[in-house]
Parts: sequence; structure tokens; C-alpha cells
Amino acid sequence: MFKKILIANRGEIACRVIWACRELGIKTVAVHSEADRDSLHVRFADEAICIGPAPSPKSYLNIPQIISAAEITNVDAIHPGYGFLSENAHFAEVCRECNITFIGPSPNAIRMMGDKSEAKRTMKAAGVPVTPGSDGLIEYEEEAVKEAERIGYPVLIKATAGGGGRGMRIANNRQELTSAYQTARAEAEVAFKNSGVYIEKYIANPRHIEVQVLGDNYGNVIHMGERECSVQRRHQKLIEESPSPAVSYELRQEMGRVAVEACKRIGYSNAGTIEFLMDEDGSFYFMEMNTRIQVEHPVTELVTVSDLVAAQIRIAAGEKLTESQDELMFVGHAIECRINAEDPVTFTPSPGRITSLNLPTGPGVRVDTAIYNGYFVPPHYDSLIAKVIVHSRTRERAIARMRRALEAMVVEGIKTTIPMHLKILNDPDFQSGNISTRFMERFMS
Ligand code: MV4
Repeated sequence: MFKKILIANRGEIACRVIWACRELGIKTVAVHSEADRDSLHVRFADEAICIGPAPSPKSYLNIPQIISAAEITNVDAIHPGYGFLSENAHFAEVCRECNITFIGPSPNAIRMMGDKSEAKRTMKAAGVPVTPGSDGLIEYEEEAVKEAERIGYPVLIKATAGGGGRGMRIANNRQELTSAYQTARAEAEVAFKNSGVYIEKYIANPRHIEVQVLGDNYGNVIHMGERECSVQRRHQKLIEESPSPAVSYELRQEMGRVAVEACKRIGYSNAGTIEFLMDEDGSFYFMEMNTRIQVEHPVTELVTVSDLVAAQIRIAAGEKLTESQDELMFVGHAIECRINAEDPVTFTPSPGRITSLNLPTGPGVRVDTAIYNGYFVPPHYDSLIAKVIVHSRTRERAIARMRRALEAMVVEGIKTTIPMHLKILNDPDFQSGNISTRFMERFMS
């Protein structure tokens, strides 16, 4: 097992990784920007090193600085958390060259899944259902026209270097296709310096459902069920839950089976997430694969009684998966609300000092956070300040528990999205599980 790990991240996920390391008896090294001197991850780590000024390109994305910190402190491994360098294949390669274990999948797996068109082709070849569309990149407009006619309008042009909703253009007919294709290409070139695009059938009102997978270095892969992530705004998830109210036992078996089969075929190791679009008729299609631990991993941890971060570390250290698919149990229902330092109506960021704080506790309530009373929420980073996660026997009870928890939560001095969450929890469509990726559009109007 590793003796010492460097955490190349900040905020709640850096703390989450430190907790896992402490339980495993592993020493920790925090890295931080000048704006994060007073952060909890710095205080709770055994050692801390300042790696640069507040802007992330100069600190949390600064590979030479992070590698230097790792060499000075003589760590065995680096945990990248989510965001920042977590899906940077080059960084994973640099770690390998420096004899530091990158806690995540191989550089090749990261690179392959980072190219959305290649990821889709790989998944299709591995037997995963994919949205009808082009088999690879579309090089000419005539090709786009031909494909669109074959699959039928409306179609979506997607940037292969995109993902997470960036670089997509819809075309409802032949007239719209020309500009959709040209704009998508031009935008992709500017945004990603890669103009590659592919085309697929547009699914009008889908759910976002993702399957958690875990693979070790010996070819063993298990799935840990699905997460329903349809409640989002501008591709930022707001609420996630497990199980999905739209997924039956049989559908879970089927989605899990294809996810595991695909990971075995590509030799995937460590934690990963396969994202699906689910149609109103229950058919599901591969969308993207995330090769990192995700923000919403706690809902899976609660329903499977597991520790995904500890599992990531054990796998990276060369241990075998300890549980087989048959041994894994799913218990009850978990919901996560992401609490952001934002105006709950306009969603504009609200950094500043926290002048009063009460975090919810009690049966079935977990809070993943790095804030404390008197903490200054810096303006330089993502506005996520806490994740409130509840667990109960049923979805209905989990919703009641979340409402109770959020009503007891006090964060003064900054605006937060707590009032928005309470409103969603009271919505009849949310309560009946009648949600899709368009839920927030309806909800806001
Ligand atoms: C789609 C789609 C409909 N049809 N693909 C958005 C994020 C990126 N990963 C892919 N996305 C979508 N792809 C087809 N063929 C609709 C979306 C989409 C979406 C997906 C998941 C969650 C929220 C979303 C919001 C708008 C659009």
C-alpha cells in the first residue's frame, strides 16, 4: 500500500480524499494556491505546499509545480480528484514517467474517452447501445446531409473534443443543417483547437442516467448501479439520486451488464462512469464516459455501503477488487443536493465570508464540505461549497429527510442555492419522479 499521497485538488473533494487516506493509514500532502492558505484541506493534510497564485492555470493546473511538490515530499501517488487535471492524459503520463502512481485509469483510457467520437466507436464495438448516427467524424457537409437523411431529423452536431454539453448544434431540417454544421465546426476549432464533429439523432426529452463502474488491474469489473442526474441547469447538475425512479431491476441489470462488458473489453481500471441518455420508452444510449471520481459519487456510496475513494486508492496500489457483483447489495435510496455559493434565482456567483454556519446532522444525513464559520469563499473557483447527501429506505422518505436537513442548514454572509433546492423538493413532478433534462426549464418558467 502507498505510504504517502499528494492530493492535486482543493475544496470538499480534497478533504474527502484525505479522510479516505487517514482511514487507510496513508500520509497526505495538500497542495494549494495563495487564495487557499486558510482552506481545510491544507489544515487536515499532514503536509502542505503552496504551488502558485489564485488562478487555477497557475496553481491547480500547473503540472510542473505539482510534480515538484510531489518529488519534494516523496509521495508514492497523486489523487487528482475531479475537474482540474483529473482527465488530463498528459498529466497521467508525466506522473508515470516520474514513478508516481496516478490514481485513476491509464493515460490511454483517459485519452480514448476524451475523444467523444472515438469513445462512441469503441463503446459501440464493445456492444454498448449508441445513439444512431455517423460512425466517426464528418469531414464534409455533403456527408452530414447524407447521414441526417439516413437517421432522420432533428439531428445534433457534436464536437469530438467537446463533452459536458460544450460544442453542440441542433438542426431540425436540411435548411438548418448547413449553418449548424459550419458553426459547430468553427466553434469547436476556436474552443478546443479541434474542428472534428460527428452527427447523431437528437433525442428530444431524455433523462441523464449514469452507471458507476469499478475495475481493477486484473480484469475484474463491477457496476455499482445507476445515478439519476436529470435535474441540471446549463449542464451543471443540481440534484443526483440513486436508484433512478425510472430504472427497474431488469433495466439496471441490463445497463450494468453492458457497462461491465465494455470496461472489460477495453481493459478499464479504477473508477469510471458511463453516461447514458434514456429515452421516454426506456431505451438507453451511450453518451460519454467519465474517467474520474465524480462529484455525485456519495449517492452510490450510500446505497452500496462502500467507499469509492478508498477503492480507487486500493486499486491503484495493485489490490484486487474485494467484492464480486453478486456480493454487492443495493440498499434504500440516496439523494444529493449540491449547495452552491450562488444567487438561488439568477445563479450568479456569490463569493464572500461566511458569518454564520450550521450544517445539518442526524440520522441518514451526510455533508461533504470544506467550509467553516468565518471561511472566505474565494471568487476564483467553482461555486460548489457543500454537498448534502441523505439516505433512507424509500425515495419518499429520502425527500422528506433532505427537506428536514436543508431546513436546518444555515449559511449566512453569502447567497446559496438552498432555497432553490427546497422549492424543487416541493415540486409535484420531482416528487413523482417525473424528471428529464428539461425539468429545470419548466421549473424556472
Ligand atoms: C444529446 C441530447 C439529445 N440527443 N444527444 C449534453 C451533454 C453532452 N454530454 C451530451 N448532451 C446531450 N446529448 C442526443 N443525441 C441531449 C443532450 C443534453 C443533455 C444531456 C444530459 C443532461 C442534460 C442535457 C441538457 C441538454 C442537452
